[in-house]
Amino acid sequence: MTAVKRGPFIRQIEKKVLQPLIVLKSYFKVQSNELTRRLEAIMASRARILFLLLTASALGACSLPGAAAPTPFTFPTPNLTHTAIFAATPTDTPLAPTLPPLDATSTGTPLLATVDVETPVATSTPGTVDGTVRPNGSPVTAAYLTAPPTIDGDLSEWTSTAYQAAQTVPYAGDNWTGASDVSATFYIGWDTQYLYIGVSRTDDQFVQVSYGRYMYRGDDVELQLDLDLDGDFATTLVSSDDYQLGFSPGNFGSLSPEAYRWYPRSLESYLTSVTVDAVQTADGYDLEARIPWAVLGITPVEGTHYGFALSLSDNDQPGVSTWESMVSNVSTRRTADPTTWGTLILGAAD
Ligand SMILES: [Ca+2]
Ligand SMILES: [Ca+2]
Ligand SMILES: [Ca+2]
Ligand SMILES: [Ca+2]
Repeated sequence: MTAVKRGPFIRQIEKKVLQPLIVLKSYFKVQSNELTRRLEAIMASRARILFLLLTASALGACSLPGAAAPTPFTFPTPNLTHTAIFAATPTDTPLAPTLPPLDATSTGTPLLATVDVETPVATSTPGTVDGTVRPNGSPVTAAYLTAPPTIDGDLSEWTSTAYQAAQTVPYAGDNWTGASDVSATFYIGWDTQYLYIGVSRTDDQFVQVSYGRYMYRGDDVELQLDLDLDGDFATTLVSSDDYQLGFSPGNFGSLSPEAYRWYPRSLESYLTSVTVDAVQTADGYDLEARIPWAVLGITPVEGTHYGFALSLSDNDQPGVSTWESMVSNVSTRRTADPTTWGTLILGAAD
């Protein structure tokens, strides 16, 4: 039988556990040495295992040269949906928004919009007062308002020129059946702090189940502004001075009125600094919005010309998030081509 070499640790075990057992055995006058050997063998074996376990544990707690630090397991951060937790690619990269409005009909279920924080825009005065006008439609003049409108959806205080948004735009006319389907009379005004719009919408079927970047899949209002009309007059693709804002009346229930900025893409966000309110009418809704110039990064100067289009998406399928048609104040209007937009002039202050 191979002798077991005992260290101090095992001797301690023997002293504390084995010897009392042997004494106990003697006490009960057990004559067989066989039991003693078995007890010794068991205790020696258990002591070796215990010793090995303790040694492995101590080594594991040390930082060994060249040993990689253990990677802690992190549970997924709870998200809005279980699907998100178990997604194959758990990135938080926002979906690329479908350019609203589309140049073709899109259908789909309501989607959650990203909740980006509104980013402040450094103000400047990129517009020039040189009379540049787009050859699309008639220029619209924003009246200088000495008395700001109350943003409550009641348009009765608007006495400035009324404009029409009732022309279908490229690729958006197939579903349009006329002015009663969707069209609007709108007002626009400004002061040193805000740009204001008042929109009286006619629509044969009010639908809005979407919000945020997907509000265009419902009956929204959209404003496009090219704030540096002369700087890139012939450029046929939107750039950092071209803005697209959306205004939704909500659904006069669980969805509140809100504003969203799709362009510039780097500034896409909800616009919590914009005030929006709307009231439902017998044939549509009336909506007012107050837009701080800071949302556009503009210090306004009277007489400045901007690129401009005011448009309305239409959806007539109750309970469905889809885009069916669009009308605008400019028939040539395309989403991402500022050369197809019209012109806005900041009217003279009194
Ligand atoms: Ca009002
Ligand atoms: Ca309609
Ligand atoms: Ca531009
Ligand atoms: Ca509608």
